Amino acid sequence: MNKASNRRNFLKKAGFSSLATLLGAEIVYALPDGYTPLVLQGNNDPVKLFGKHKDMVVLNDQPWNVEAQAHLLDDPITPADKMFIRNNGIIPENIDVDNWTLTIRGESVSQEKTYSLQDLKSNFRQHSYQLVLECGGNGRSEYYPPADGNQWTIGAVSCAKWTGIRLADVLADVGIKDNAVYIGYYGADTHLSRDPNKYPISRGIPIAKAMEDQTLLAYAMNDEDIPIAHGHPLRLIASGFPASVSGKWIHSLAVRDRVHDGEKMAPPSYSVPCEPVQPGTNVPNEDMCIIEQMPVKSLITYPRSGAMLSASQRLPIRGHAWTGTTKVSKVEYSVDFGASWKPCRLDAAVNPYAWQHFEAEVSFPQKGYYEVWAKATDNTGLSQPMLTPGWNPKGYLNNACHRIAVKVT
Ligand SMILES: Nc1nc2c(c(=O)[nH]1)N[C@H]1C(S)=C(S)[C@@H](COP(=O)(O)O)O[C@H]1N2
Ligand SMILES: [Mo]
Repeated sequence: MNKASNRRNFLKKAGFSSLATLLGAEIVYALPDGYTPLVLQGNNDPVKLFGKHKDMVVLNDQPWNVEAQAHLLDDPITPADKMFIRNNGIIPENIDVDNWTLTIRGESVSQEKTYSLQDLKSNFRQHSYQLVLECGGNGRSEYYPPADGNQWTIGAVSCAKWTGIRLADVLADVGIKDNAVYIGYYGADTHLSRDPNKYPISRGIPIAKAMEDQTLLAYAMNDEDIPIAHGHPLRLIASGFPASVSGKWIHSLAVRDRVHDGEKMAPPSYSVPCEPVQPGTNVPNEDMCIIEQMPVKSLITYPRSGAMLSASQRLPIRGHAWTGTTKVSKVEYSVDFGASWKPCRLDAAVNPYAWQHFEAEVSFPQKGYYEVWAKATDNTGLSQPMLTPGWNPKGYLNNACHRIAVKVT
């Protein structure tokens, strides 16, 4: 390997791949391991910046994209320090909570209306739900041919307790017209180009989703102010859809008489081929459909992959299962690569779109190397595939089974 590619590797490993591009690829000296470019010193640590757990994995720091590892997601309710961050732009600074407003406008409102945060909190009934947020690109790293974008493994998912008011209640107060079909959000984050006229992302949800009880304008997470990285002081939460519809730092909503046309709303963003395609196919945008409900999925959060135990021991496993459609009806595990499956105990969801906890006591037929696989099935009968399903150009919707390695000695 020559020095230049050594250098690129170093930058890549350190998570500064964008810096390599910035500085140009033709760098003929190599920095010793452990050095940090001055411009990034102290600014690239999610532990310090956002209070994240030290084992969280940085995929990109411009913009910030940070994922959890499976074992970090063991809590029934995800604490803030173990919650993945997915940003498309620059986190807003100097948020003025006292003067924060939400404006509801668009073709399909009877009249534009602006609320202060205090109006929202005091004039509408408060609700709390545990709600899964999963990035549409979670699992992208498994696709081949690879898809551009953050190479999420399994950790772009969370289930926190969100508190706020129902979007439906606010829309009823504003008054919306019969021709309303979609809600679009606008947040206070800055486009990476720093062009103030551009939004990094402005997505939304169909009216039916907006009207669901669990679709919130949230101002608290896990009984505290929402952390800055996750949308303080006001966030749309529409669980069950790709988390990209759950807009952070919301200052405006548009009630639209058509599918919202904000940034990253139209295909190929957050869209998959309407018809299944052969891996590697170049799919025209008009043949792509916007993702709505997320598929059934599960995660083994205990033990960590790589556990060792003796042949006399049984292995307790546990984790969570979730779906964007209805509910998870069963979770099973296999220690023989899917040849046979045994049931796990499965809790009911505390509310729609909360993840459901499962556990089992696994015994192994003899000494050796095993993989414990978990497979969830929703109540329409759909299960998780064992292989990465449905290749698509942007690498969305990988709900393949999760597995951990175990050695019985
Ligand atoms: N304003 C704004 N909202 C946003 C985003 C963003 O970049 N800006 N990213 C979206 C995407 S793609 C995801 S997956 C979730 C991530 O939420 P989290 O960072 O709180 O985990 O926020 C969504 N809401
Ligand atoms: Mo996302």
